[in-house]
Amino acid sequence: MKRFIEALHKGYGQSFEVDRVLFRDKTEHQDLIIFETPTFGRVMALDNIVQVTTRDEFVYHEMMAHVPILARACAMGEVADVLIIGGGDGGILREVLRHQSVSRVVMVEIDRAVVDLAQEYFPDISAGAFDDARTELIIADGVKFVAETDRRFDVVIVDSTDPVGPGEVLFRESFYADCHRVLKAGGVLVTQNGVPFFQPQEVANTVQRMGKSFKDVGFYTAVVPTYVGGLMALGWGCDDAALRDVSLEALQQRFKAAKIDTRYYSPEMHKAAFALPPFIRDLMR
Ligand code: AG3
Repeated sequence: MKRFIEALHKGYGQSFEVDRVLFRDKTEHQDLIIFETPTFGRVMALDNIVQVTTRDEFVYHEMMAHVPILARACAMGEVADVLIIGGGDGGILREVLRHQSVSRVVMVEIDRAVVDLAQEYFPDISAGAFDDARTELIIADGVKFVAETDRRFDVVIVDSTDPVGPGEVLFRESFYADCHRVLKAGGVLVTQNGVPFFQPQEVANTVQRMGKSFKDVGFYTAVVPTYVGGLMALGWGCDDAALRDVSLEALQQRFKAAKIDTRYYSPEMHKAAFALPPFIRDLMR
């Protein structure tokens, strides 16, 4: 294979020059490919949609982990219990574990092959996170887990694929309601909601569906080069609107105390990420 062409958006897409295909097979749940590129390093795609690259993974993983954890910490004190749904590559797990206050992270990933292959081919993404004593990895259906567990969490992070194929169930009203159920009072749910420029319906749907169980629903953004199309929308559900608007000073203080090195996240980026352009705001109505 000389080039990999992503199959996600209609009539437009990115392609990568491929140096070498390292792995390609069907897992129990999806088609998985790992290849080496000159521009983005190693790339993993599921069902021909790019999930992670060694070069730009830090953007998404830092923003999905630090924004909810630090917001909650500012408003209600330290974050101890975190639930990750999906996220088999371990990137979010790695960032969550950087917080000393976190005493337990439950990660529920449906596809064991993603976890195994990511550890083999992308060891720096999880960077030992699966061996951390605070990590509890459960290979199971996240939808079922949130419907049944009696554990409660400060933060729930849904690191899913797009709402096509196996990931679709993670965008339903009933799933958001169960996420709400497993959160402690004032807990935060964050989700990946695609690139509004190409996937506008996802923003509209999420506001509707999350709004059924959360008092405050919104989005923040990050620019991830290989999630092409400009700003990516990260969904936010919480019952306390104050968490979406913590002060820069409070964030700076918390972030400094956490002593975490980042390359995209900063308290300033955190604040700025909640500013939405009118074309996204309009989709929320
Ligand atoms: N999960 C999010 C992939 C989203 C891709 N979607 C898109 N380009 N619209 C990635 C897993 C990283 N841990």
